[in-house]
Amino acid sequence: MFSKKLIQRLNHSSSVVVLTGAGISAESGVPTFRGKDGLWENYNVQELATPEAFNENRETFWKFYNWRRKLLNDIKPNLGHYALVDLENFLSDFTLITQNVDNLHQKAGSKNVIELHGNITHTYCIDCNFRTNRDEFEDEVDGIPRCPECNGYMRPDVVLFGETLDPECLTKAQEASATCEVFFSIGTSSLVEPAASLPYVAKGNGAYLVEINTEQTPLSVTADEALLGKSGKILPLLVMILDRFR
Ligand code: BJW
Ligand code: ZN
Repeated sequence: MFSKKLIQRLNHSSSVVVLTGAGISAESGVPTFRGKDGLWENYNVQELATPEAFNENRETFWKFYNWRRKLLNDIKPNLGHYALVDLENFLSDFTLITQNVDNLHQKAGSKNVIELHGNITHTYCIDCNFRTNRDEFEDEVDGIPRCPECNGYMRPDVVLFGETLDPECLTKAQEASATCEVFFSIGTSSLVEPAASLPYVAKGNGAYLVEINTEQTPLSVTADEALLGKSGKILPLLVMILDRFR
């Protein structure tokens, strides 16, 4: 399944970057955004993760995010998340860039994590920017949490379509991608910018590009290796082989 070249590269590389998307959490039971699972109460999940959805129907928007946040309380990281923790421990310079807001990489024990699209447990006030954890709210009457400082509307601290990413996170992610020797793109449809450009930045600077996905994506043709299958199966195998050849 893995080429000799990949194993050799990983054994001799000083810097590795991994970019993850919703697919890595799918085996934990977290729904992905696109495809047949990307639906919630007849809403298209892609359409709910927008500033328009927040502005036009705050109650539904919060209901959707509360549902996802509560779902995560009972959800555990899977073998794919844990294999990335092992990979981080093998390598001297390892950066995990995630588009996921589910906190599962940190729950598994990953340390150097860049959260490109925020974190679903964090919230901020749209008026005064006050920040806090969602769990710190009492259950609100109209389903929309209010700011304890100014009574403005709170919203989840996640990056919605058309919003800019935290510049510090994005710069770190771009720098790590531009200087790594091996880049993995795992469980992402490779459609959403600017995350989707990171593998190309890496490859353009000479990195060996590996994709792990259950399906082909627009990135597959550019990848040096496109491994078709579940990340929860492929990643533990990769770690086992690396361990044997160390
Ligand atoms: C498995 C598996 C298993 C399943 N194992 N694999 C340039 C060109 C065109 C448009 C733009 C552009 N630059 C910016 C844009 C606009 C927009 C964009 O990219 N649009 C495109 C869709 C056309 N980007 C933005 O708006 C971004 N902002 C920005 O760039 O600001 C500046 C700017 C704005 C406007 C114009 C120009 C510049 C912000 C993007 C924010 C994305 N936010 C969301 C919601 C986050 C909060 C939340 O979670 O609710 O992020 S949308 C959603 O998509 C979420 C995800 O992180 C993101 C990516 O999805 P992901 O992770 O890839 O999931 P899926 O479901 O798509 O794929 C899962 C994959 O897993 C599939 O491939 C499966 O096969 C696979 N899989 N099981 C392995 N077991
Ligand atoms: Zn406020």
